[in-house]
Formats: sequence, C-alpha cells, structure tokens
Amino acid sequence: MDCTLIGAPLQIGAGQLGCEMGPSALRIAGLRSALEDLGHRVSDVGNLSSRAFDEIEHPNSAVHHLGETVAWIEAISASAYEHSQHSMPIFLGGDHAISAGTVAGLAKRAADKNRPLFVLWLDAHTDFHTLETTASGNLHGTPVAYYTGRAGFEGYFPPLSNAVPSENVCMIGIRSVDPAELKALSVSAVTVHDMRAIDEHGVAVLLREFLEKVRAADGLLHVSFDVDFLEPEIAPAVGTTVPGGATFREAHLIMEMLHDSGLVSSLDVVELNPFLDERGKTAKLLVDLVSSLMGKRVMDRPTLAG
Ligand code: B3U
Ligand code: MN
Ligand code: MN
Repeated sequence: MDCTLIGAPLQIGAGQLGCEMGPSALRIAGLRSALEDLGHRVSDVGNLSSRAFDEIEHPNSAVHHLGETVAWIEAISASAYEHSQHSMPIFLGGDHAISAGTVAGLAKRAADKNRPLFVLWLDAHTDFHTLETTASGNLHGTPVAYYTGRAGFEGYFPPLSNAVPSENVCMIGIRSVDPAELKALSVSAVTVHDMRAIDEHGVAVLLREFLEKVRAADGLLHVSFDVDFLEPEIAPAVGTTVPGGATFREAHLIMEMLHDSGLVSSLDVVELNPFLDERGKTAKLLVDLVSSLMGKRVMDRPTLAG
C-alpha cells in the first residue's frame, strides 16, 4: 500500500502545550521503517504549516486561538484532500482539532469518488462541542460537531463542502462526556460505545457491527485515534488522561480487525504529548498499534478475523 505521512503539529487546541512535538516523536519511534518493514511504500511529506492568521473573537469568551486553529484547519483539509487521491494519508498530530481539517478534506475526496465516508472515533471523549457550548474553549473538543455539520461554526470555521452524516460516525472508548455534548448526542445518530459497552460486549462485537455497515455501503473508512482512548498506565503521554481506558490487548485487537477488514483508507494519530511521555513509551506503543493496523500479526490466519 502507498502511505503518506503528514505531520500536523497543532497544539493550541489542547489545554496543555506539547502536542506540537507529536509528529517528531512518532518519527523518532520509527513509524516509517515499521511500515516499510511491512512492505508498504511510504512517503513522508514533513510537517504542514499554517498561513498567517488574525485572531478571531467569539461571543463565547472561553474560546481561544480561534484564528490560528481556523488557519490550520484550512491547511490540513487541503492536504487531506490532496493526499487521499492516490494514497493512504496518515496524519501525525497534533491535538485533535486537526481532525476538523482531516475529515473535512477526506469527506470532499470521498464525494469525488462517489463513496460515503465513515469515521471510527477512538477516544475517551466525544469531541462534540460547538463553539457555543465548549466550556474549556479548547477546540480539540469540537471536531466531530464540526464535520458532522452541526450548526454553530458558521462564520468561524471554514465552510464544509461535505459533512459526514452523523449515522456514519462510530465512537468507541468513551468515558468523559460533558452535559452539552450528551444532550446533543441524544438527538444525533452518532453511535457512541462507552466503556460499559466494551465491558459488556467486548470490542470485537462492537467493531464488527460497524465494519459490516461500512462494507455494506461500500464506504471509505477514516480512523481517528486519540491517545487518551488508551488506559493511561500504558499511554501516559497525553494531557487529558481518563482512567479506565482501552487495554493493550483491546487496542491491538481493534487494529488487527481494522487491517483484516481492508476498509481503512486514512488515519489520524492525535494528542500525543511527548513532554508527558516516559522514555518514549507511548510513542513506541503508537507505532506498534499503527503497525497492527497496517498488517503486523503474530500468526497467519486461515480465515479472516472479520
Ligand atoms: N470535553 C472536554 C474535555 C475534552 C475534550 N476533548 C478532550 N478533552 N481531549 C472539553 O474540554 O471540551
Ligand atoms: Mn479527542
Ligand atoms: Mn480525548
């Protein structure tokens, strides 16, 4: 497979600085050679940068770095559109606000290809705030609301050429949801699997159901992987750790099933904050997980895991 690594070192969408170093840490942890060892052709286009920006005020005074974030979303969206034409783009975050850009660009590309876009959102959080409802003002809490076309971004974030229908979004790992997000989700078609759902059913059942839906629709699948999806003990390098996350084995199983599905067409790895890491442990785990997604396995399997 042809993969393109794209660094998106945005950090002001998070409450804590440091995600700017995420792309470097993933490169130093050996992402490129890990993918090449699996037989993929990898090109690394380096890090994106944003145009000059003016600060933008919003009536919600908690919102911060709006002008800068908008400039980044534009650049990231253009890059996602460009690099998804002939290759599988892998976006190295950067905080999760980058996904406002990645998904917007990928949705435009999917529309060109006449295919529906689906999004698997692996995260402790639902990131379903609008600019009006965010209390922290941290814009990494808003991308899903934006790319599903919720009202409340007009005149601020770039106009969306194609929204992702909310019924095409599946979230797994959720364990921190703000009241305004909960209210909005209760009237939306987004599928939200919290940790209780994982405990009751296991990740395989939840994921298989979604993959079947993607396959039936002949969809393209974007995977957005927030480091805080994982249990903080195995992945400490994230500013918003929430206890009770996915285990090492659950995370690898998800990646292996995604690989076997053959459906994944793009990936974000976001929220890695190397300043908070322990001797590169989280960055190395992420390289291993991406490797599983890209075909690394212990044994050949006579039948697909499904
Ligand atoms: N919902 C909270 C917390 C949060 C969202 N995304 C992350 N943290 N990473 C907020 O600030 O919007
Ligand atoms: Mn997130
Ligand atoms: Mn999160």
